[in-house]
Amino acid sequence: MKNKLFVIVVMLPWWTQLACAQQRDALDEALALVGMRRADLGWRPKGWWPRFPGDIPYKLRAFDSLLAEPLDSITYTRSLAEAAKVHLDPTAMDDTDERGVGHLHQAVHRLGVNPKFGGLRGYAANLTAAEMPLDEAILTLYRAAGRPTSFVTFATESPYPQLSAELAEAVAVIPEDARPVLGRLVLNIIDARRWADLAFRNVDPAKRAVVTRRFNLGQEQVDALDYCPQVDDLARTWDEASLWYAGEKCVQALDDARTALAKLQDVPPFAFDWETPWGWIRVRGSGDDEVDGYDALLIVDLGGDDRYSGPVAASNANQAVSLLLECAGNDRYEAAGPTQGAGLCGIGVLIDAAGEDVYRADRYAQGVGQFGLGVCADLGGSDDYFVKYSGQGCGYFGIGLLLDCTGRDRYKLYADGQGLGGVGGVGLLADRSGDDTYEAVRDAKITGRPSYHSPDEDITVSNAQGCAMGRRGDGADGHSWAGGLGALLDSEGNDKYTSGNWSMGTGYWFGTGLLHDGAGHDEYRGVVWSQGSGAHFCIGVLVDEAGDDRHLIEATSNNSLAFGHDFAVALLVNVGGDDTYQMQQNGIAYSINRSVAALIDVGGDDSYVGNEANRPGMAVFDDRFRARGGVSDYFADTTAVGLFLDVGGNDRYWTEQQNNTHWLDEPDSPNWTERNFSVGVDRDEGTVSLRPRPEKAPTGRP
Ligand SMILES: [Ca+2]
Ligand SMILES: [Ca+2]
Ligand SMILES: [Ca+2]
Ligand SMILES: [Ca+2]
Repeated sequence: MKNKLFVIVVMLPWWTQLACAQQRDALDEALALVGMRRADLGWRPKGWWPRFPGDIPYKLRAFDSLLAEPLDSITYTRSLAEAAKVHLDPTAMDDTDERGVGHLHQAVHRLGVNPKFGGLRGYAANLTAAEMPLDEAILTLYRAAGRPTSFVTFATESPYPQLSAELAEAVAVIPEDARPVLGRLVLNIIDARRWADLAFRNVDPAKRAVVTRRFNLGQEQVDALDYCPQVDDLARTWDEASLWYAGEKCVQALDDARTALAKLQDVPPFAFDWETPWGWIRVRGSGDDEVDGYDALLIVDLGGDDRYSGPVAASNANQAVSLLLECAGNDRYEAAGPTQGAGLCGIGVLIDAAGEDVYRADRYAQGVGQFGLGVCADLGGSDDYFVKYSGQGCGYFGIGLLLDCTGRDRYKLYADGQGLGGVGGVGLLADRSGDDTYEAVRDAKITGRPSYHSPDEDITVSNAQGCAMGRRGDGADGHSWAGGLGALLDSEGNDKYTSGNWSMGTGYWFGTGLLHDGAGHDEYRGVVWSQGSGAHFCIGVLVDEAGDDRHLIEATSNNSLAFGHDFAVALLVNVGGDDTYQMQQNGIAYSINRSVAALIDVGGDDSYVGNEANRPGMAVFDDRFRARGGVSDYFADTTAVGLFLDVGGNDRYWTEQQNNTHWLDEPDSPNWTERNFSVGVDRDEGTVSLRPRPEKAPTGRP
């Protein structure tokens, strides 16, 4: 080994390579038109600024640096997308590295745990258990729970219960080859459960019980409607490291069981049910089974088309760990919720390895975390998901992941999900392949969530599809909680995205909302606050890497397509293809109240269709930008830009703007002196680096 030479080949995207070969790239040149450099983008808020919102707890680690270097949010988006592409590759899901870490574990780590908490780095789940007969493993669980396995009184063993003998008889229905695999899984769950319990060792159980039954955080956050003090108390007393460690153990343990059980042949129909001190263990065979998830620690099904009801793979204050492994078949999951990968004050993990599956729930389902880890991982088949509220990748102080590897999938939601990073949480939906449909139901008469941004049209507050929402408490009770990371990552296929308001790479209140689409001809349909937008100290990014795409903002549309309001980073990047951008009112690189709003389209013949509201690339002036010594110093101290950049192609505009020209503010505009810049550039050729400061890279030459 030591004599080998290692050659490291760094693969850069084509536009980066081209950028290296030239001195100036199109973005540098566009910024230079108004005397800006990349380093002028973004903000590092000063603590002395009067009335700038400070003391915002629960910001995720990435937030401040992304706000300071907005272009890094594109790199961050791409790095998450790459992790999803690599670790949800359906051809690699059975592989593990030398430490036994599988791709599903890596996906959960890279997409969920790591953005939330940096103490773990995904090296290993450290599962040390060997295979053991299932009945012995369950007896070990009794001992771990502090319960006896034999019962002696008056120096005599009681004639009942005969735990050991009864268990030995009960497990006999399970195929012999499956039992040691399941025994190992139980031992690993014992290990994980210990860490999950440690996570809450300092938490008042009564407060944990309150938080685990609080199902309105999606509705409550945003404008701060119904303060739950137990949330603050829990956030200050739990031990996150222990919980995420437990969560990674659960994912790897369940995935190990999946690959081991996949080797079984000729599995008969059967049913095994045993109530342990930590809840039911239910194992089913190849029959078409009906299973209820009530108080279930572990459900394993080895085949057949099955139906699940109740809280499957759903944890709560009394059930720290709840896992479901579905090995094969076309299955139907239906429950009110929490269910189907719901981690509330604990860990809920569902793995469905194959089949065309249907998921139905009212709330808190299909990958949702609230002070916990909720994972719904569907590894095969075309699936149909529907949840009304809070699911399909939704996190409140927790991590909620919906991970789907293959098929033409349908995702439907009323509100709060499909990649919602709620208060202090990570919510992420990653779909690896296939032509998919994402719908956040627009009609507020159906969803019961009318948006005050569309008062006349019954448009829903969707909070979906790569959206981040904080709790803006400055107008209410002062408990201002930062939004988290909400992301929707779709690697391949021709996809359709539909929503009401607040969607598709949109942030709010110290949150980061990201949508990344890696390939295909895609259609994005939103209304207000959609597709690279944000309001009030946040980050919203949409990156589409390829294909002929349609970015359509419908109804009385506004505040979308790279629209930033009040220290928002609002970026829409579309690479390649002949694209259409359409909206009615303000948008298409539009900055108000000190924002960095940029729409960058590289390549292709594009159409920009709007009304007379604004030209593409515009920053609106406000008198507060020049008012110092008062409440708006933070406006006066900062720099903002509305930047439109289209490189290549023959492009059409709705205004007087022309292909291969550029446009800026009028010479007498007050914007110039207050560093509030409007930039519009259409150029026929060039390359674009989307890194913060490539021009400052050391050359390595003296
Ligand atoms: Ca079955
Ligand atoms: Ca299935
Ligand atoms: Ca699927
Ligand atoms: Ca696509």
